[in-house]
Amino acid sequence: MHTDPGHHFSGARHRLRRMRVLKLNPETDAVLAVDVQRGFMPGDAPGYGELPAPGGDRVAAPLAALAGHVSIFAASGDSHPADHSSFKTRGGIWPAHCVAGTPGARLHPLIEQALTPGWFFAKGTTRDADAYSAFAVSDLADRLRQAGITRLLVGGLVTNVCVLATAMDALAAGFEVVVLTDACAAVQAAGVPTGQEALAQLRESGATLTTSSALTRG
Ligand code: VGL
Ligand code: ZN
Repeated sequence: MHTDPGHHFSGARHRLRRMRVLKLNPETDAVLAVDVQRGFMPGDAPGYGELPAPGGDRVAAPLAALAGHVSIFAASGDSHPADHSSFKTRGGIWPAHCVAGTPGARLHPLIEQALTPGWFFAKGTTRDADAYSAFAVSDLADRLRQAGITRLLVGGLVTNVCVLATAMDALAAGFEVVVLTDACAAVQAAGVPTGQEALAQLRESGATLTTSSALTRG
């Protein structure tokens, strides 16, 4: 008979980790708001609706509510050239979105307010290169380390593309990663995992999944 005690044990560990109440540490925790940009919001306000994530407009408030609990509130944003290689017009899989200097590239107003000056990271700026991860194209990891940050509270848009890539890179760079499930929203697209698959991958890779309200409660 085949038994797999190692697998059983790691399952129990996962459950324990999920139940542990996380205590925020403003010295060593930073918020990373991934691509909470108007182009990813549903609706028809200026810039909205370019590549809409259902529920995308609900992620900004829970992220912004964490700003008072950490010393660094960092944000990334797509800042694509108008002919970026990820756009359908160039054979990519996405409608045009978040073109540099247009309303769609602006952050959600609540994230603009919460942002620590100097902690905005533009990505996807190169015409022929995809840049889903906020860590791929910047000195983000070094900047965070130099600021004494060891744990990242990650949310934003979209769960199954840039949040996934960013959080996986954060884990690979040695940060503890907490994914805020109430502060993420996914899109459906061929060739990318679903939002649930992305969250499962992140949990299996060592991220902790929780909600922003669980972190600030009590
Ligand atoms: C994203 C698709 C294309 C994201 C960016 O921010 O998740 N998704 N570009
Ligand atoms: Zn993009």
